[in-house]
Amino acid sequence: MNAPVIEEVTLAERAYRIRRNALLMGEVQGQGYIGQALDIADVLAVAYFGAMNYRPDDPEWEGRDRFLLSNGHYAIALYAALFEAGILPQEEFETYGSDDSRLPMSGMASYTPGMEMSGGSLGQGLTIAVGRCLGLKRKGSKSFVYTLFSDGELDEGSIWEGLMSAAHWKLDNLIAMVDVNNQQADGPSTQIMSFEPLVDKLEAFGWYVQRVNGNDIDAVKNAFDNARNLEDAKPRIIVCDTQMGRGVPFLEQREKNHFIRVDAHEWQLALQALEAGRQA
Ligand SMILES: Cc1ncc(C[n+]2csc(CCOP(=O)(O)OP(=O)(O)O)c2C)c(N)n1
Ligand SMILES: [Mg+2]
Repeated sequence: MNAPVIEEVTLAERAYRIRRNALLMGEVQGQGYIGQALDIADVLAVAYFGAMNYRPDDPEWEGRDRFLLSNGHYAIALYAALFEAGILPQEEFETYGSDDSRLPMSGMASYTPGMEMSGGSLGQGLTIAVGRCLGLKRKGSKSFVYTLFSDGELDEGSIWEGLMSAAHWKLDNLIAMVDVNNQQADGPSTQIMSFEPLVDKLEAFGWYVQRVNGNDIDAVKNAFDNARNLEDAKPRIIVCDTQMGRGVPFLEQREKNHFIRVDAHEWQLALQALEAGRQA
């Protein structure tokens, strides 16, 4: 008897499909946080297809790794990954951002399977993750808590409280990611509030820190592997340098790309440009 053929899907292909899902949802509203979804797709591909344990048909399985999206406006990016992971059914693309949809523009835990926290008010995810990590440890759980936040959130004092307390409690079940796309609502992040040298600061706070090109999928995979396998009793953080609009050249070059409107005819062009850069 022949062995069953199991489809091997590369992480690069996962990232491509996550970007495509985000564009298809974006088209429903004609606008949104598209640049961010394109910049963080490689990181989400590795998180969901190269790192985390979860059961697509049982999103609340107690043994799952948790993914806390702190930057709630990145919900479109996370939905795109949840579709690819089979946690959300594909037919819901069309409902993105509409009344009564399970896919609001900002992440809402009570609406969406796989959305572990509600977002919108920035700077909250890391401290919520600290609480989740403490709770899981008390229960003797081996699950990890992953949390993604953005470089604009480094402006928030609560992030630095989270950084300090996670190290104090030696949370080796915490893997944070910060998306350094050097962009926030009012301009380039480093001009709004300087945070460099970021690696030195995070190390001084007691974290195991890696900094990678967040659009280099092999580098991201390697960083996640290191973060999971480290034996030190420290929280882990991956600083991900990313490019807004990644994968769609005319969106990569767009200025003021925090929240973009894309003209009706441009969605097809965006999908074609993405397809042209698809890797085997
Ligand atoms: C506590 C809080 N302050 C301000 C805002 C308004 N706000 C929404 S998105 C955003 C920019 C945050 O920076 P970042 O996530 O790095 O921006 P992006 O990379 O998505 O452009 C701001 C200030 C908010 N949602 N919550
Ligand atoms: Mg940013």
